[in-house]
Amino acid sequence: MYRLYFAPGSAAMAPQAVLEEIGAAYELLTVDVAARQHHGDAYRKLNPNGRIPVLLDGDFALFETAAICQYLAERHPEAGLMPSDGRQRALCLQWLTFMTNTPQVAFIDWFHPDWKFSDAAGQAALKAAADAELQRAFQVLEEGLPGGDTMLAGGFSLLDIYLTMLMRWSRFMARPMWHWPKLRRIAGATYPRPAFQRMMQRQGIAWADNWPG
Ligand SMILES: N[C@@H](CCC(=O)N[C@@H](CS)C(=O)NCC(=O)O)C(=O)O
Repeated sequence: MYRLYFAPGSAAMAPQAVLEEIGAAYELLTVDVAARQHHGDAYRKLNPNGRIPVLLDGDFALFETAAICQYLAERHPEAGLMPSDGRQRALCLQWLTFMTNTPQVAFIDWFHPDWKFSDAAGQAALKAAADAELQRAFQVLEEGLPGGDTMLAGGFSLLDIYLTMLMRWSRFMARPMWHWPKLRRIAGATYPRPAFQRMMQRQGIAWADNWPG
């Protein structure tokens, strides 16, 4: 049985939705963020970055959300969450890498400018820069995607889950991610999926009050 360290609404959303799509048995392990459990020695042995999530597969511990999603998809090819070869696989890795190293990183600065700057002016400047970087990244996705309900022309994949997680995080922005029509269509097709719904239910989170539908 898999075990996934999570906090509600965190980057654990994507791996958990992948687990739900696969239909794998898994246990959720709540990280007590208020108590800074993820910065304690025991958790840092699993993820020296002190970040959520971590996946446990027996005695094997894996951190980094994108790597966890890929690991699970490849361990369960029958779920069809990742193309197995050729250019579709290459494109899947391109977009997975892009989402984790560009918008996901900018989201951290957007939500937590206080981690880098103690003064209000520094925080405001970082948040504005992160907002601009997020909008640039959304535009790159919008222009690079083929259109349709999924990020890959070949159909549903772990990418759609990842993008939909990012979209939920964007709900507090002045211009949330759903202002980009192709991205909105993908998330609109992904968040109602039973697996995504079960993930949200088990995390105790809702979709987005301001989602335009
Ligand atoms: N690159 C990491 C980033 C993970 C990350 O930043 N997770 C956030 C939650 S979404 C976290 O652990 N934050 C620590 C905190 O809130 O103290 C990944 O994709 O796993």
